[in-house]
Amino acid sequence: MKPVIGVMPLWDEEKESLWMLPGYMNGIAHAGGIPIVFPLSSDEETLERLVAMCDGFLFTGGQDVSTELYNEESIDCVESCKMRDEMEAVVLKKAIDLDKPILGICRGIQFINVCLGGTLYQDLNIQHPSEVEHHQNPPYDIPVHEVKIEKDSPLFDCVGADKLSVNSYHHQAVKELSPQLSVMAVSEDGLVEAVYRKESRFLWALQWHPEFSYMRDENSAKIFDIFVRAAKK
Ligand SMILES: [Mn+2]
Repeated sequence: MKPVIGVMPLWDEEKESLWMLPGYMNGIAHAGGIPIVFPLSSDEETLERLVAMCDGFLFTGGQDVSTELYNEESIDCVESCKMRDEMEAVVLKKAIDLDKPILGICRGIQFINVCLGGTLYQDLNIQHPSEVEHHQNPPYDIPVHEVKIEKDSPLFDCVGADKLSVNSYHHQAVKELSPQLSVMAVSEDGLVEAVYRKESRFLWALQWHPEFSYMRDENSAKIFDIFVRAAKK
């Protein structure tokens, strides 16, 4: 049976609208899963039912994580979304408790790191300047930097390489890593770009965007494949 993957909704502040990038949905469907977009709700009972119904969870990109969640004052350019932070904290906790597979992308890696006790660079230009392009212009399916993959990590087993060329579209990144997470990939300028949680059956999170590149890049497709396969068990 195809696994059902709960996808965290995107929120457009200006239009006060829920929305979704097709790449997240299609990447899951391409890998053999059934994606459904969650409502933006912080109602415990609603979220409990939804988490029980789904076989896996995709934590999508989007707004910055509120700096209060890692006890920092926010600098000017940080734009957060309280509704998503509240909802995703509940979903993440319940999904981890039930040991259901989780994939985080972009904001997803940042949010998961913060929820599990880590911190973030609030803005890379200010707090971690480097020559590496982390905020590319479109098209977003073109790789712009490399990441080095840890040889003893499941990402290495998944792609069978110790380097990957990835796209990059983020202005924040993991600063202090959560003690519950282990590094799977690091950029040339030393940023954590992929992590996993050893205690979980499957909890991976990436700073790059396989949802833009899974059609042209087999390694991006492999990440959706391994996640959906884990959700099938
Ligand atoms: Mn990057």
